[in-house]
Amino acid sequence: MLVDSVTILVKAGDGGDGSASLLRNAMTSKGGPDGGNGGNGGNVYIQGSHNITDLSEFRYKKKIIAEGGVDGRGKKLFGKNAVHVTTTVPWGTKITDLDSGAIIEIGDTTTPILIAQGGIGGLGNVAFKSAQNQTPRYAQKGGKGQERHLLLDLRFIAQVGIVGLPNAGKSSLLAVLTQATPKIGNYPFTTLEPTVGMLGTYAIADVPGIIEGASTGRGLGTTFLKHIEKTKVLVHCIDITSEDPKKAYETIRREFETYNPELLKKPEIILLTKADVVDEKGLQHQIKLFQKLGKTVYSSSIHDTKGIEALKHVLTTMLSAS
Ligand SMILES: Nc1nc2c(ncn2[C@@H]2O[C@H](COP(=O)(O)OP(=O)(O)OP(=O)(O)O)[C@@H](O)[C@H]2O)c(=O)[nH]1
Ligand SMILES: [Mg+2]
Repeated sequence: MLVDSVTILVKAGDGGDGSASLLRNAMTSKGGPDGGNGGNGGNVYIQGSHNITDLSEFRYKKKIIAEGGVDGRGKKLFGKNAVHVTTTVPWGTKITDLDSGAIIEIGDTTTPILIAQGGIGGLGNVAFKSAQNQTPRYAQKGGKGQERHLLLDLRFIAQVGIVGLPNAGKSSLLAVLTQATPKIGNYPFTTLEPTVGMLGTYAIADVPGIIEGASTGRGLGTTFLKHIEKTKVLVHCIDITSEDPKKAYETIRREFETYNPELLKKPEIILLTKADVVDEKGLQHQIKLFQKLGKTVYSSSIHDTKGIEALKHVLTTMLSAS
């Protein structure tokens, strides 16, 4: 299941308490202070990644908690600082602090962003020793780690959306463009959830088949149209062996128009799939029909490696320009 919005709790570690120990051994009955400082609590960082494509892991991981610093002890022993925790989220995730309303956009994949600061370790009584007070009997408590309630929103499930009628060859295309291994079947609605694969740094989503009436809830309904809204470029797959490829194209475009006309403005690649099944004459005939609509149209076969490489090039060029 694709998860595109979750709330989580983030809690940095508390600082360890300082120690108020006084030295006691066989040599001294009235020893001076020897309490060490507490360690610092762990920070929580969030970092963007291109390798995660949705927020599903946060369905179970609702809390991200860093450990506290260790308390200081006698014999001037300092408590250990806790290790920091870094959580990765998909690139483009929008984080909203539910208490303050502050917004953080994860638009970078190399710099961890500090989300919750760990508490500072408390000072032990050694630190309070002075000329006036040789034997301080107090120590500081560790500071509290910051706690935040956050809403994570996936901004882009992908830069590219592969759309089309059921059985058009969308998942097969994703499998040859990327390393993804979606389920492929010679029947409609093989794909029930979007699958995302990576072409270089670009995420490509194979969206379940859209049918006439999808915009008003037929088939798998509007759930996936929502995801298409977030993509930059569409690859519209049309099965060249279908009875009327132009009609197939127009059916999907009508659903876009009903759902959100903005979808019609997205840069698109019209792709006649399964080109290996028809002869050259049949292919050219269909290409001309689309060209009459004033559209640029490409054809593909999953068995034509060269053609797929050329398509990758067209896609990456479009993406770098958009
Ligand atoms: N000959 C040939 N067959 C193809 C090609 N691309 C896909 N197919 C076949 O078409 C059928 C449907 O492919 P899928 O990739 O599952 O189609 P889909 O659009 O993802 O289908 P849904 O998920 O049901 O919407 C499968 O039997 C594929 O093997 C192609 O380029 N050439
Ligand atoms: Mg599919």
